[in-house]
Amino acid sequence: MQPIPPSQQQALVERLMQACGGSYTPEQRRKYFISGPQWAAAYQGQALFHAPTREPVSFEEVIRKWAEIGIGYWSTHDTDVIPTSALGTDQQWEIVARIKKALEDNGVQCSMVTTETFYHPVWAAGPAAEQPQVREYAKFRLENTIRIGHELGARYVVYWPGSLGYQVQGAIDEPQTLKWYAEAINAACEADIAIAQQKGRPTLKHCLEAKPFEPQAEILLPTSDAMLAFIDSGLLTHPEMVGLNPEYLHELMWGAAPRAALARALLRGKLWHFDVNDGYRLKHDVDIAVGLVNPLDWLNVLVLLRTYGYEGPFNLDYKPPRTTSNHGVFAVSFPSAVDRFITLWEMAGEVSADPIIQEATEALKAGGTPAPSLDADQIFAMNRDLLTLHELIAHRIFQILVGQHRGRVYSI
Ligand code: GLO
Ligand code: MG
Ligand code: MG
Repeated sequence: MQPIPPSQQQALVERLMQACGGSYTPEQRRKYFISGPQWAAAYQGQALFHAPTREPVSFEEVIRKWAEIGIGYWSTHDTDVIPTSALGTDQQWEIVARIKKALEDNGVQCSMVTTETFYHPVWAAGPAAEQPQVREYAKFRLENTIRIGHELGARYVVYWPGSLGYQVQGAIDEPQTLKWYAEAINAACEADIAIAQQKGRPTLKHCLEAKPFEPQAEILLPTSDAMLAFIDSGLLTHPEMVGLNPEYLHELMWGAAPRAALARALLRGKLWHFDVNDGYRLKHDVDIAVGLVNPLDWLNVLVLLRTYGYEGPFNLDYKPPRTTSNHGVFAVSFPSAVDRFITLWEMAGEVSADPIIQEATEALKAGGTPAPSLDADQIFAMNRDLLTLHELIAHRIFQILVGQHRGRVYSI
């Protein structure tokens, strides 16, 4: 093949995207509660060992692109859109008014707001540092985000505590730090109750997000289970207002089964918001787009969420890779992530409705003929061949994943 001049590369990408077999329409995509974070679209590819590979992108552009693609909801950190120095000032409200207009003009809704408590140097010792004024500032930031959220019509607020942990041993009083962190969440809930009342709106759903490592070496609330324990610790004045925003990869990172972590949150009635992405076990937070690493696991996760009636947002908290251009972020990365998600979601419905899986599941639950007595060997013998159905179900799910149930046949 001849070298491709830069002026022809975007057209090539677009043509090959078409050749992939088209896509869902924006109208179809909008039927799902999918939210696109400002920070994901605007991520420039930078990291500790990485210079940026993309140009900055404004919120106006992201919101316009969400509308074009068919992503119905937008989410943001406070400082994705407002400079830290402008937080709480008139300039903030001017920016918020511009955001509102961009959302209205494009028919996109703000689903979630979140506070950046990890990037600025003020958070070097975390959002619940020993210094009283850092904690006072953290409360101001959380309360301010609630105000912005109500103004933009959001229903969710998310807290990823970021640097709540330590690098060096022994410098932090863990119980005290957790108490201080709870004070900030309590202040946010109190502020929410007051603002919601003033505005005649329901209070927001406050969702805690855990991550096992990064950006500290040791994290005080590293998993969704740790967050559940924190909610039930007695430290929160409004535990009923606080739930979870698990992130798929954050659970995988520590070696967990994301599906099991989600199941525990579901049982506790706290699965309120979900960050959707992909990656690898026991590696750093690579934030790959949904379905590119673990499509089979994702399919099973979505079967669980469909079965148990999860109704919250699916927030595309991934990072388009550094190799994707600014054009590629909106021409390939987000539309393809949305379409893989929808495909997996619909396939999850096919798994639940599949007659083979249904019959196998019912047979497993019916069990074998009861043994004459509660004798372990006899009970095992009565069920022996039924248990093969576990592997048969797994095979059937694989077939659904690769489309064999719809006509892909064994042929070479
Ligand atoms: C980082 C987190 C981050 C949070 C965001 C929302 O690893 O996933 O993106 O989701 O700050 O609070
Ligand atoms: Mg996240
Ligand atoms: Mg992440």
